[in-house]
Amino acid sequence: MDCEGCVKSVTRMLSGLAGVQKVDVSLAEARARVTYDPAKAGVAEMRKAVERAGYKAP
Ligand SMILES: [Cu+2]
Repeated sequence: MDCEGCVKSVTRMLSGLAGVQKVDVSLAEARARVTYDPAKAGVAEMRKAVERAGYKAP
């Protein structure tokens, strides 16, 4: 993840998931802070979504 375009695509992928309320992707930290409903969304799905967007999710 190295530019504003990446931030936008990761944000879009994560925002599209059910149960996700707020996504805040930090380019500097290469991290995404996600506010979500644990009953509807999980870390595993988010990781998959990030990978679908073409990025690594450690
Ligand atoms: Cu980029």
